[in-house]
Amino acid sequence: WFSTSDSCWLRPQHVLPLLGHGPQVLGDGRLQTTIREELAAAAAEVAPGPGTTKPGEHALLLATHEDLALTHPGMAAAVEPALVGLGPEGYVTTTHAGTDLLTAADARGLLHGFYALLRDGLAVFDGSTRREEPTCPVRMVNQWDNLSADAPMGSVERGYSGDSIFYADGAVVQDRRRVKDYARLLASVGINALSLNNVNVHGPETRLMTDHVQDVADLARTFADHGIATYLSINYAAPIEIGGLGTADPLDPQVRQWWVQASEALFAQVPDLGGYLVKADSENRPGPFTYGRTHADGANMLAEALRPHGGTVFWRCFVYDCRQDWRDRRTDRARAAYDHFMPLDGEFADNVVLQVKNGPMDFQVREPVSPLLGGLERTNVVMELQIAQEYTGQQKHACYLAPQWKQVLDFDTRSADPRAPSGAAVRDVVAGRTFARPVAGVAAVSNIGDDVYWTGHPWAQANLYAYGRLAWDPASDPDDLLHRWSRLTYPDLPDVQRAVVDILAGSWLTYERYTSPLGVGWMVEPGHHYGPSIEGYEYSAWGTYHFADRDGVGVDRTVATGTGYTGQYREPWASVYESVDRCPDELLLFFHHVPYGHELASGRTVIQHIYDTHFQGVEEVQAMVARWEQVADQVDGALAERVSGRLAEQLRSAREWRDQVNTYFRRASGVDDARGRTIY
Ligand code: GCW
Repeated sequence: WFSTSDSCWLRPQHVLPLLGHGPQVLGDGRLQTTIREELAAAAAEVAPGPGTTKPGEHALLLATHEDLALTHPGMAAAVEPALVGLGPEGYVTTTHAGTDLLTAADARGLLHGFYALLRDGLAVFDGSTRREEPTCPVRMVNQWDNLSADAPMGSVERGYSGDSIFYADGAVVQDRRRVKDYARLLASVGINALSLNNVNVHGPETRLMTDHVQDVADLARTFADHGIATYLSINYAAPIEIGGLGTADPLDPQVRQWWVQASEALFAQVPDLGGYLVKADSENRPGPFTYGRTHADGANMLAEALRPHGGTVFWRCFVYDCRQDWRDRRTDRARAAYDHFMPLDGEFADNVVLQVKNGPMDFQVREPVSPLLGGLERTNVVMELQIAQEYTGQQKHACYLAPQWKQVLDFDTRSADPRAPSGAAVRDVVAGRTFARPVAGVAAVSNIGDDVYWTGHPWAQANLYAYGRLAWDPASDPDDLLHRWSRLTYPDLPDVQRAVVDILAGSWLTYERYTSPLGVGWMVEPGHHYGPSIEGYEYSAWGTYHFADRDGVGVDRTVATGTGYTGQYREPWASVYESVDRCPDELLLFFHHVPYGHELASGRTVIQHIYDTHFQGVEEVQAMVARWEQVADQVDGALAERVSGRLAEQLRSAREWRDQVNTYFRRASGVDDARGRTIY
């Protein structure tokens, strides 16, 4: 069923109800073939045996509307009205004359519907007709995989799950079984796009588009067989590095011609390619700034090269000065993306999509929402999340991130602005609704590797699952998704299902409690970013994040006296964040520098909040460990050992965080814990 790994939430027994109904798949397209293969593989695994369909039970038919019309014209005519206006990824379920029918205008919809039946069972066939389609047009994962383990950041940049499943020793892995299983996992939650290599494109990866093009074509075919378009991260300086030109100036005709020809050659050999993903002028990577050009110049050059092939450019907005002088208090990393991109709104070609991280910084446990989301009106936008837990425990710690993502998706970027009649919550923006954008959606840094459980911590699988489902429907409830994931992952083990839900539901907030308080972020070991280092990034070229001293803590980002970042928000947020009294507690230190005795809305002082949450966070991890011990013996030994080992490390690390943070602030502030607990 799965070649060399855990099958996560996609257990073969979930196919049993379908098999029991003698499913018939019409049509011979590649996606229909995939559905048939899934059914056959499951049948081989779980052996439903003959005659499981009881007399009188409905047959199950899966067919695009076109195929249905050929063989079952009556049924096709009856279901036709339900398909009107449904997008290419949507599907319809209905029952007609004793046949349960899954149909769609396009085979992509059929595949999504098939996996929905696996996830949710056949209860959907209750006599009614239902339409379902994704909210976000783009639902992408980004691999940060490098061609070799010798790359500057190893085999997978910020990877916490072993090595790449795609590349080893400078070449594309030839055994493609694992890649196919990954495509199945992604398709089963509704992902429809994937970028194949790290956004930091170094020498060897620059040549993916030339030296490894046949392998890229094979990988792209595997993903396309699962309804997923493949993108390449490209090196902005490729015309110099592999093209032999003296410049990568986006307005230079030779450079433009180079991209036109390179793209033509690439698409000729990789017909399943979706386009490019680009990190430019970011963290020492090349970009148009070198030539005094804008990001619109750079992105539009690539867009022009991709246009004849129907390709799209995803251009990242993670652009900031990583060589700062901390004495210059006007430079604020939080401002950078907006300062760079907002003036260019409306200048990007329609096959360019700006990819904006959820927050203005970098995937911290707590950040405000990026003001570019809802700020950009005349530009296609996708929001970038990080499923990989770079700053949230690196898949050693259990940290279910869907509640964080949900909070971002629900953030109303401006209340009741008449120019945004369709709603301006981030979930509306990423649906393309707010400003009627043709392309919109979400992208996220994947958290998988060649680990047998895919994600290091087996429970980090929940983040991949929940990402896919939230991308499909950002109105989903993270708790509901967690229940569903747990039930699918641990079928027949109800105690385990409940325990895992209990442990994970609040784990993001627990992580926040024992790490960085009140939106301040970044108190991590520089470089690898695991474990506490309160001053690790203070006064560094990458930015300064809390300015703690004996009098107070936090960054003044107000317009009145600080960096002016609050002014990038629309009302009411600009005023809310500007005001030390109205700013939400959880973001207070992101926006304001306050004395330790400052009283929060919660009624506690900042310093007492720091102490209380750090003690509480560790107690919560202790409770997680105890809850797991109640059920650990119900799962197989290897899984129990893996989870228990990770929980032990989480507890050790949480204590270290608590003690480092409490001690640092006790010494800086000179204020004792009101409850007299041990602070070293
Ligand atoms: O968070 C930072 C990471 C880098 C990463 C960068 C980015 C791929 O520490 O490893 O580079 O973000 O998003 O480009």
